[in-house]
Formats: sequence, C-alpha cells, structure tokens
Amino acid sequence: MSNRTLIRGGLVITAAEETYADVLIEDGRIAALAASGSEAARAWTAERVIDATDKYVIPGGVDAHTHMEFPFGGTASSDTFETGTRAAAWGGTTTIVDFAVQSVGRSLREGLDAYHAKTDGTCAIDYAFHMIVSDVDESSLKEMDGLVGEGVTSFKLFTAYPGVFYSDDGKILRAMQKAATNGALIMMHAENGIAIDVLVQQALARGDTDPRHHGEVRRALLEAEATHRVIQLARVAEAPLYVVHVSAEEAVAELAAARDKGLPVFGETCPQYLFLSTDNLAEPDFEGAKYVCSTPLRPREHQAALWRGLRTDDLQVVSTDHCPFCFTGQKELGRGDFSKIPNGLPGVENRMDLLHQAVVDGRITRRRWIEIACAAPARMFGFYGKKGTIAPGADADVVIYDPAAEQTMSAATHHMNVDYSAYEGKRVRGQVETVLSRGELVLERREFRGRAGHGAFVPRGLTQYVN
Ligand code: DUC
Ligand code: ZN
Ligand code: ZN
Ligand code: ZN
Repeated sequence: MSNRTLIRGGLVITAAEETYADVLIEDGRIAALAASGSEAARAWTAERVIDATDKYVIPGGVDAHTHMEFPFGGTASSDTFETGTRAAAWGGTTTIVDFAVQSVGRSLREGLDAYHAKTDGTCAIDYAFHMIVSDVDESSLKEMDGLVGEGVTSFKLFTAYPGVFYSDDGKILRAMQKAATNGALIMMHAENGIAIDVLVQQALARGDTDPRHHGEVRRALLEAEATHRVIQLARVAEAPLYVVHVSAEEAVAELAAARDKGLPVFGETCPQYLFLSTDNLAEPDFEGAKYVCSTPLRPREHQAALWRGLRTDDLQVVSTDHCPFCFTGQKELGRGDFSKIPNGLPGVENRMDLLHQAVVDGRITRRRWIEIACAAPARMFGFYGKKGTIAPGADADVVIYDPAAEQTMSAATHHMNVDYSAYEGKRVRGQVETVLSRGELVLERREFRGRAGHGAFVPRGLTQYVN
C-alpha cells in the first residue's frame, strides 16, 4: 500500500519555472506534477491532501554551510544537531551540509566518524558533510579519496586562524591538486589570517578591545588578497574552487574577474552580509559581540556588490554559516578582548524568509530565490535532482510558503537554541507554513510534527557545476 500526498492549487516555483500545478507525492518522492484543475490532476487521489491555494510550493531549502555543535574558541556553538535541524525545518530548510572537523594530529576518518556519531538519530531533516582539513599531510591527502567514495565530496581549508584551522599556501595547493584528481570541491575561507593576527595584537595593545574592532582589523583588502591568492592556487592546480562567506566588495571583484576568464570559481555569501553591517558591530554595551563572525560584517556600502553578484551569477549560493553562540556566557567570553568573542551568527531559521523579503523588495526574482537557496547549493555539492527541485524522482522535500503572511523576527519566537536574534524586530513578508521531508510532515500549518532521527545522511556525488 503506497503512501500518497497531494498538494493542490499552489504556485510551484523552481529555479527553472513557475507554474500552477498539483504535486503528487508517493513513497517519499515526487511522483508527478500536472496543471491544477487538469483532467490528470483531478483524477489523482491520496491519503493526505494539502490545499496550497494562494501559497507557493517550493523545494525545501538547502543550507550548504552550517556549524552545529561546532568547537570554537574554547566553547561550542549552541545548537545541537537536534535543535539546529529542528529550527532549520521551521525556517523551510530541509537539508543542511554541516562541517565534520579533522583535529590537528588526528585523521579525517576520526573526525568524520565523530560527526556521524553526533548526527545518528538526532536530526529532524536530512544532512550531509563537508570535511574541514586542519592537517594536510600524506595520509590525510590519501584519505580524501576514500571520503569522496563515501559521499563526502567537498573539503574546507582556511587561510585564517593560524594555529587552529590555518593551512599555508603549500598545503592548500596540495589539497587542490588532490581535488583535481578525485573530483572533490575545495572550499576556502579566504582571509589573510597571518596579517590579521598582527593587526589584532596591535589593536589590543592600543586598548581597542570593543567588538567593532573585530570588523576593523579583518580588513576587506585582506579578504580580497586571500581570495585572489586561492584563485591563483586553484588555477595552478587546475581544480575548481568555492569561496565561502564572501563579504567584501573587493573579494566579489576577484571572483568576477576569475569568472570572466571562464575559470570554475564559485562564491557564496550569507544573509548577514546582505542585511547587516558594521553598524551592528558598533552597538553599545558589548551588544556588538552578537554580530562578530568571520569574515566580518562590512560597511553597508559593500551590500550592493553582493546583491549585484547574486544577480549576475558571480555569486551562486546563499548559505547561513549558522554558528550560534549565546550572548550570555559565550559571546561574553570576549568582554575586554574582541579576539576572544566566539565567531559566528545564528541564522539557519531565517535564511529563506530574508531572501523572500529580497524578492518582495525587488532585489531578486522568485526563481533566483529558489536558485540561490535550493538549486545551486544542491548542484554545487553534487546532489541536485535528489534535492533542490520539485520534479519527478526528487525527494519530496517541499515547503508550502505563504507569501502574504507577515512576521517579526525575534528570539522570543525563534526555534534556534540561542538567546538572541541577529534580526530582532525585523519585519518581513512571507512565512513557512508546512514542510515535508521525504514526504513526511515536519511542520504542518506551523505545528511541529517532525522527530529527531527522521533526518538521514545524504551521500553526495561530485559537483554538478561546470561554470
Ligand atoms: N567563521 C565564523 O564566523 N564562525 C565559524 C567559523 C568561521 O569561519
Ligand atoms: Zn569560514
Ligand atoms: Zn571596501
Ligand atoms: Zn563556517
């Protein structure tokens, strides 16, 4: 006996088209679409029928950059995989790609196994892993091949955080050369961490200890320099490259120049760089600590270049870099020394709504919304078709979205396990109403119906992006 759900009467939006269609779901997958009211659609029956009249029917969001339970600065991000994936579902995201971490002196295998242990039985939605490589040597390079075979097909390295995650240019080049042979995608955190650390020490010595100095020492030029450098290293290695959390106008220019040459260089930005700025870092009474992340928030003038990059496809993906730390007890570790503020912002629940507001504001089209939030991240990381679209054969990860609902973002109503909202008081139009993950209800008219352990590991293929 099959298990069928029918979604009737909504506007189905994918990255490719918008059409009023009924969607038939069977055994966890999209079985068929047919024009609403058509003879074919009227003939369908199902155990569950969802009325989507006046609503959007969109693919579940794919957030390709989250950090649940992430060890950082002597503490760990405050969302567990259980609380973080639940909050993601509330915000219309049905797949996250989180980061398994290799510790220095340990193998990739140990790092990956630890993350499988954290996620087994805890996630409300599906998840995949990138692997953070902290220790590039012969054995970890060899291990990369094995991980690709297990569906962990992307590896993040850092030009920042000397002594923690940092890799020098030789190590980065070697990882890129490995990626060129096994098809993996190298993701780079591009900021010149060596130079930044000098500026950090100079600022602290001057007594410049407030959160706003975090934004000042992590100079846009040092993001641009590192972006330029990793692009050249990827060219030498003949490997594709994905630059994470791009925030500076000058870094977008480096990506655009590379793409104009036809190079397989890709970029991601995050809602915090599109909607927040150094004004937030300068909030009084240490409140600026809530907005400390790396790369840092930039002066508002940089936002136009990011929006333009998203329209021109010089930036392909918007993910959150969700890495929440409570203000009380965690952000406060950096009182009197901004360099001790754990880096990261909450946002996994807010991304789809903030980007919908950009549609309302005329910054992007509805289809571009779905492209940058669902389709492109799935394609970039090798699981488009299964995720990121509504088409026969795809997993039935579907969101019924009410474009007319109004909401005010607030820590009082959000579901992330963190004691503040980066968007407190922000009013937006649009809200997630119902969420299906592989055909099962996770959210039903804003009642949570999900469960820890429904979410499954998604082994990924190689990147489906060419240029
Ligand atoms: N940046 C952050 O803001 N948090 C976690 C790691 C990172 O690179
Ligand atoms: Zn990073
Ligand atoms: Zn600038
Ligand atoms: Zn990150």
